[in-house]
Amino acid sequence: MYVAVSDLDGKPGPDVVVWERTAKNVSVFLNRGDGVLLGKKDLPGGTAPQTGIAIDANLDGIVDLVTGNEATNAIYLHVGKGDGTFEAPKSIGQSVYSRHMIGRDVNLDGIPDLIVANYVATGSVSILLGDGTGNFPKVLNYPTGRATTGVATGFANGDGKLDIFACNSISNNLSVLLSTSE
Ligand SMILES: [Ca+2]
Ligand SMILES: [Ca+2]
Ligand SMILES: [Ca+2]
Repeated sequence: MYVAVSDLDGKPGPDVVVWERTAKNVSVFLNRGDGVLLGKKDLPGGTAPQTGIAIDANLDGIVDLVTGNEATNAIYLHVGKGDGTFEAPKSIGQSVYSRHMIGRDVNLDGIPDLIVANYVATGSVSILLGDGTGNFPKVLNYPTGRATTGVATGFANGDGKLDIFACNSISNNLSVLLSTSE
């Protein structure tokens, strides 16, 4: 299960998205404007929607939803329409047992990319490079520690390039992936 907050309908008040792995839904709650969240609308999320983010994946100025499935390894995109509703999900790429996902521009081309923690015994982080149309065709996989559960970014070594941190639940350690982006 995971949660994100973003404005999905262009109306006052941040809206909320919950990825419900067991219920297989991506649930959207729109803010009435005074902090009250209106009744949830469920979007199909795949077999095990464990994690997700609210970003503008196709660069049309409207927030979209990206979902990582743990069981099928599929990454789904719900294209946002701007009024709090979304198009039917489509498969836009694959990770390996997605446990946690964040969106950052890893290769500095102005297009958001996905960074995914893979909860597998060997442990890894997948980077899916966005092409600006909502697809993430190029996947880079990096070994980390065992059973990676979380990812974050920050400046680890002072070279001004965004590095990736990953925490690993079975090996009980932290991995750092130092950026070599030019
Ligand atoms: Ca709103
Ligand atoms: Ca969009
Ligand atoms: Ca990018």
